[in-house]
Amino acid sequence: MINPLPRVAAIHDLSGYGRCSLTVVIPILSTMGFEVCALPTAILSTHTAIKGFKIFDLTDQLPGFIEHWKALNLRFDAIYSGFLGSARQASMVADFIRDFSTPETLVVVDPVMADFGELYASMPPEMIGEMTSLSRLAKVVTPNITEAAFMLGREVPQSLDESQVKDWLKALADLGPAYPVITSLPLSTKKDRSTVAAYNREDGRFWLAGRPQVPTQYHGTGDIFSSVLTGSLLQGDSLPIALDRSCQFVASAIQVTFGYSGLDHHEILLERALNTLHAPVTYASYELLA
Ligand code: PXL
Repeated sequence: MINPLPRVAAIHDLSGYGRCSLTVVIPILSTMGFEVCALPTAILSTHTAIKGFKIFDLTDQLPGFIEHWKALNLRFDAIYSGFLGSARQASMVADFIRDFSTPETLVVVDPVMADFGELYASMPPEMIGEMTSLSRLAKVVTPNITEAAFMLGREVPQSLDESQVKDWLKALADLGPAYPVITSLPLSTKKDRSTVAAYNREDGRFWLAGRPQVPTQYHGTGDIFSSVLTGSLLQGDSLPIALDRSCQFVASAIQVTFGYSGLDHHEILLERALNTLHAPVTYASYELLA
């Protein structure tokens, strides 16, 4: 039978306030026409960048939830993981991928752990090794530059030239993923742009995409980027078009928010941008990295 609604298993935390993880994954993938089955890794009052956050780790509950899904014989077109509640969850998610995926399943691991050179507040150092092992099972990985450096055991760079970017992407592909993507790239030739780069190991091509920098930072933009990328690849877009749509959507969400005064940087006004996910790609700005 044709699947009337492709289905995504979304393995992320639920943060009540401060747009990130499931509160962006679900609206984005639903708007793009997918059924999202959420497997929450933790429940938080807010994301971990807001002082005083409370976290309820669901590590001990995950096996029971997964067993129930197995008993129901659920099938997924994509498995997409992000923030984990503990380092122990990485092997549970790896088992989930082994048990629920087929060669056709799109497996996306966003190794959410760190940004700006530092681990997030709730992250134990052993998360780096565990998340790196989990990433080996993915087709697509979407670390930011800090996470990529931690995964590869390299210094977090201030600046990279194009040949260094290719070397970083190849090193990530050597871990396992056929489509490594690096976000928040400090590319020396594009200092005024917010840039992402990707490698398609299957055809040996490297891609760059991006948009002009907006002079602000919002939380959760990495989750927004990876969610649109997952949806776009699942809709059948090529890797560079999927990169471009994701950059375009992040830029629109930032721009609709940035125009207001008096908002805090934890809340991106996602609903004001969601309808643009239906817009066709009219102007793609991706470049081949030769
Ligand atoms: O956006 C990544 C993210 C996801 N979930 C939680 C976070 C963060 C980043 O800070 O704290 C709970």
